[in-house]
Amino acid sequence: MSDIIEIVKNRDPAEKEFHQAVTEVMESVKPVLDQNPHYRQAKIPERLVEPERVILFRVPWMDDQGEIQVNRGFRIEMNSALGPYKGGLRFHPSVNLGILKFLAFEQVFKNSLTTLPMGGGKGGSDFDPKGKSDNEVMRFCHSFMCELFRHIGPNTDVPAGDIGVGAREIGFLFGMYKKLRNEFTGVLTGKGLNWGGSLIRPEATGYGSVYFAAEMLATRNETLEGKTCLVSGSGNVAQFTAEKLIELGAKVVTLSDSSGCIFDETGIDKQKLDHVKVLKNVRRGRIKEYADKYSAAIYTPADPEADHNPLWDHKADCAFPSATQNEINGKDAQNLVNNGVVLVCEGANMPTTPEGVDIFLANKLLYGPGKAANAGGVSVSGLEMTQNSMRLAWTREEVDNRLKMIMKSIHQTSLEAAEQYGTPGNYVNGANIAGFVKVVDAMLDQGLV
Ligand code: NDP
Ligand code: 2IT
Repeated sequence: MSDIIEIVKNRDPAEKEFHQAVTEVMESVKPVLDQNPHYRQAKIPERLVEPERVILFRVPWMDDQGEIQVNRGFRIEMNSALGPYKGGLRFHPSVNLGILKFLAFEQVFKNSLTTLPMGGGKGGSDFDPKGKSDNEVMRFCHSFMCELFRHIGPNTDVPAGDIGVGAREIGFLFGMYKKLRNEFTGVLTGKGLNWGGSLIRPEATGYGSVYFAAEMLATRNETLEGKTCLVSGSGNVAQFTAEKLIELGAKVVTLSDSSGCIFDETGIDKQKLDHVKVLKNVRRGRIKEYADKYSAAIYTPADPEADHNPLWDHKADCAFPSATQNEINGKDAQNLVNNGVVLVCEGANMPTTPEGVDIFLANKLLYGPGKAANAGGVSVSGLEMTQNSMRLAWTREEVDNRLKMIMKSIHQTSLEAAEQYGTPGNYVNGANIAGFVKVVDAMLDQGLV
């Protein structure tokens, strides 16, 4: 596979996260390519790594002081073999083409695994919503949609949330789309519950990740009850991961944000988590305030120079990285293993470096990679699209049951593919192979387009 990885590196040398994602997938699918020479003849690897379309645009907006600000907007339309492009929007100062291409590439295989008819895409901006007023966020979102609207649509490309894009941003984006197109359609998912959103969509990524973890544990006749769990992040995915873990009788002892992490040995219970939700979603404060309120908690500020993250250095059974890419390096992975962790379930996209992944696999951990473990979010987005098309809304129970079934099926499919290609129990290979085969067979059916 070194040929395709070299092509990608030479063509776009700066896109290191994209190289990382491509390398992992291509290494996993090598046995599939070896057994199916027609994939290589059809230049499937070369076609997969090149987005079908990349849109890059200027986003001018005015801040509360009357100053003009200019950000960069992106949408990567990566692959539409299985359905309309589908994937989130990320608003974060770190956003660049390489990060969005890695996310869009992962999304293609993730969406394939869900069994729903969705292609893969991703987008966003280097805009930083932190510290901005609601009015500034609205003006930014409106300006962003003034360009994006001509490229998306319910049968073309359906964006959703990701880091920095939640219910508030989806509302502003939808409002401008509707005004420009004069159409009320399911063009975005994660909409408000009273105007076309699906029940369980806010919870879906976190709940789905915990359902996936429960499936992995069940292969060893174990459950989450009584397990001590490390969760990173304190946004959408982290909050609902913690919520489901608490509900299932696990003990959650950590949370974090980009400023630092908290460790609460007494456990973050439902009441404390409700406090975190208000702190993060309403007041948009910092996780440090948790330790100010609950004296049992210890706060450790983030240290960008440190060679490891203290959040991953506690005695525990399970870890749920739910913040961002490459948040677990080789040293962190070794700390987790040394501290007795037997399961790592990725709510975030690509949160573990390749060195970390090798350590998890070498130590035979139950390791659920993001494209399988966090697919619950986009799955319920797919269910939101279905409900919008039918112009009806399912109950909470109906959506949650479908989510559980989808996570169970992703787990089973990944396990079977891993077994079939000679690496039993390796969910990385299993998820990559199962996601890949479905997409590339659809590409071949549709000819050279
Ligand atoms: P949110 O914006 O709601 O929360 C992100 C959390 O991660 C915040 O606590 C944030 O801290 C922290 N964080 C973000 N960037 C960094 C960074 N560079 N270093 C340290 N901490 C950071 O986003 P989500 O919860 O939606 O997303 C979290 C992860 O889950 C991402 O990897 C995303 O791609 C993935 N994901 C999300 C899905 C969804 O449905 N929302 C679906 C599947 C995957 P701070 O507040 O300080 O920025
Ligand atoms: O990474 C992801 O899967 C998401 N951010 C959710 C995408 C979606 O379309 O719901």
